[in-house]
Amino acid sequence: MPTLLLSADLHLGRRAAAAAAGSAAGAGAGFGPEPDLLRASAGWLRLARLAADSRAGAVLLAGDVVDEASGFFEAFEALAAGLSLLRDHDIPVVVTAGNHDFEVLPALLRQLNLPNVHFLGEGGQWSGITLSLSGTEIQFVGWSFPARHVYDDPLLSLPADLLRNDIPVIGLVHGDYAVRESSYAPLSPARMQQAGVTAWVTGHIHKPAVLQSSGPFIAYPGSLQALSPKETGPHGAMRLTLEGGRLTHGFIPLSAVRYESLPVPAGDISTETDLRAAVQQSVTDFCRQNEADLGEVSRLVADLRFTGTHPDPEGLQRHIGAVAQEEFRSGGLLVTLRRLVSEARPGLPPLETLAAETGPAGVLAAQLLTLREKPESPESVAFIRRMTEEISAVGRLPVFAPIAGGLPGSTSPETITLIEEEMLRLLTALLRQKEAQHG
Ligand SMILES: [Mn+2]
Repeated sequence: MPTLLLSADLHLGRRAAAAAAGSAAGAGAGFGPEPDLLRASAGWLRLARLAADSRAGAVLLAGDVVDEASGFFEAFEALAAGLSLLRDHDIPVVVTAGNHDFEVLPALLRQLNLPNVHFLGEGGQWSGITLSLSGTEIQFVGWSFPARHVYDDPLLSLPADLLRNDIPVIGLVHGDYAVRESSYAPLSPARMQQAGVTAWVTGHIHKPAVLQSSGPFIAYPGSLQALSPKETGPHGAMRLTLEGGRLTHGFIPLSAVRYESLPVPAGDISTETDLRAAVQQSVTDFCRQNEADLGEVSRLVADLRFTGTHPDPEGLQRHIGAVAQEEFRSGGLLVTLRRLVSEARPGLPPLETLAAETGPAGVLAAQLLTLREKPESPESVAFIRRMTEEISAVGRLPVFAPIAGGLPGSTSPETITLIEEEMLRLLTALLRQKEAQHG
């Protein structure tokens, strides 16, 4: 029962981006003493070592293995090291090219000229090879990008007589799954389902996804190493095991860097130290919740969103400015705070304070306080009845007739919540007006 390791979108030659675009820290100074870890090539070497150590049946790479022709030298060095390690362990590698490496990948592989490496589909012509992996025969078929742009579904040119029907067939193709019109090889799910292939390994989309787990298996392994702040979540390779007629699959986190957007409750932050403590807590919570898929991650590049309400949004903004771009270590990770954004809304002063004031805001606050603390009191009951009557009257207007049936019942908890929310909204508006009048 051979286990195959699936990967795509390695983009050898690229390096994971860290801090905010254009910032001095992002230029490299902020990266500390471990820059090589963040290179795409480091991820590839981790995959090759894993394949060797775990005695994988084969390694499959579905395109965009190399970032661009400018990555030639770095890719050559990394591919030479990784592929020859796999050769030394008798592990075959099946490769196709994507829109980024349609030109450079075949040239590199020709130059490396390794017997365990099988490049399929050169020039947009489907080709196949049958390999015997620990006693199991598997046919691999593949298609490679012939140019930067391809507008037709590559499966339209898949020759029916290429595929064997007596052994499992695994297809490699780089393209845009379920996108009807694309300049990057649109892939029709129906054609992939009906092709007679046991499993499809695709590339192009950097977010790992199992599109269907059987009939056939179709997956984007995703970029091996997360490469930009847009690539949140776990990144790595996939594992596909063939046992008799059954397929099982799994995900192996191999990326050294993890990008995330984390929420931080803003409510209790009144000093810079509070803010750092809240950030630390949010990072710790994230690590605890994601322990299982952190894998090789040693860098966390975090965007932080300060959420909820805050009594002094401007003060909060000042504290955020002071902490932006800081780096710290937490639980074995080096954490970079990339972008900090306040989404906090201005909070209300305590209702008790407001209720003591005269004027409409005071009356409203007192009423809301009574409603919350004594919902059963005759005063509250009368108030709820009056509000429901008003709402029902509105509901009876012809214009609301189509949705009138959806209005909550008179004293249901939903009605009370609705009334409370409306009162809070009104109170906030009243206080803003008052502020504006006072200049
Ligand atoms: Mn691509």
